[in-house]
Amino acid sequence: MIDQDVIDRSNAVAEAALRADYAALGEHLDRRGIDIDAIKDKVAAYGVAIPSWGVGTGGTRFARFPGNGEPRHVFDKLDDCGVIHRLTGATPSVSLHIPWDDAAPAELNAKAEETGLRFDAMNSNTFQDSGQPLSYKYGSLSHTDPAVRQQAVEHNLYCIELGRKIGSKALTVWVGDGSNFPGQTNMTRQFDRYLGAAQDIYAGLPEDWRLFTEHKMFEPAFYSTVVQDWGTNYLIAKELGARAFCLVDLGHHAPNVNIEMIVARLIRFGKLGGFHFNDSKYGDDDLDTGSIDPYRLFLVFNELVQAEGAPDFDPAHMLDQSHNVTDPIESLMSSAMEVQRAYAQALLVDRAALEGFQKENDALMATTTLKRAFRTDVEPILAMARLEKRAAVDPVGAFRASGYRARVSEERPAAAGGGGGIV
Ligand SMILES: [Mn+2]
Repeated sequence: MIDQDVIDRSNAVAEAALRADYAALGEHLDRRGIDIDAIKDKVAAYGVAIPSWGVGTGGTRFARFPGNGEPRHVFDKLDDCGVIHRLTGATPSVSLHIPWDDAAPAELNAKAEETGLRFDAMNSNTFQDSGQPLSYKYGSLSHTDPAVRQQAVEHNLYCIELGRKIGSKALTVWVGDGSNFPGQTNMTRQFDRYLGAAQDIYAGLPEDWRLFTEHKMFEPAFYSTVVQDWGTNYLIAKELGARAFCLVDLGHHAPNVNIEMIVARLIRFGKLGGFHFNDSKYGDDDLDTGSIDPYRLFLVFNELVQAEGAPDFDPAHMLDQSHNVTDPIESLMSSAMEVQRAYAQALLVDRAALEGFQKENDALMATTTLKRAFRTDVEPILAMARLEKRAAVDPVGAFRASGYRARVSEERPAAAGGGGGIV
């Protein structure tokens, strides 16, 4: 996949400067009472899951412009995910989407071992038709026809069954159900139907599994969506039971919504299941994590670090973004590092000082305390964590030097263009 020599050569060029930068930052943090090695160890232990669908080029409702050497199937996807982890040391797991990634469990396990990966949450797809007997055109778990709901429930149970065989411990359910016109659906009955079907899935959840439901404000339904916001999502998790949690996709909110506050609320009531990280400017843009508003990402991590160590607090972290104009491997590597960066910055917050300023109602100093952590350039910490794992100090540079994309482009035939492709 990626020759270790390529990584080592690229690291050799960067190592001296990195050690000098790390020492200088270590001195600076020491004056703030922070042990840089302790932060580095936490960052090194941190991992974010890659969505299998992220390694293909995305698209919009208008068009899709395929890249070179796109993965043909789940095994190519796992190769690409293995490259991302090899170079960043930050993405030890992959989240599969079924039926897109359906394959024999033994073959999936063998490929995971070969690529040094494990499997994160399973994702069920009942938002498109893929050869199943009944159509999801008018919904899945909330469909008016009980036979369609049953088919969707059974698909989710199949995802759990496959997941059990490949070491997954969670199922993420996102449905496109809703309506496109006022009056098209009875919103109360539709939600009841959803809850009934979700209960059937929950009943099939193994004891050591978690069920994540993911809300989204709109699209593909453009008038109303069954699971449209964190309030509805919380009601679902509460109705279902102790192993049901809410998943927060950063792109699935109305513009200007205070996402870090939603995170705080879900933490307070023990219902934060995990994240789909991405960034957005206008809607569910699926842009690269941290590319538009890195401060918001930091504020989310500020809440997470504050909650660290609370009983049963173990949210799942995954990227979920669409790459239309970049090489997906490069975008996913950059995004994984942005997530790590936000985590590292949040670890630098002087929490005792912050609490003091909050008690005194010193708004200016409280916000300055957060800013001080956010403004710290933690790049040497991230890069040192990579160097010590023999991952790449400069993952994108090493990836380009490796020739991986050109190599797989020879094996993988050019994909067709066409429309759609966004997930
Ligand atoms: Mn998502």
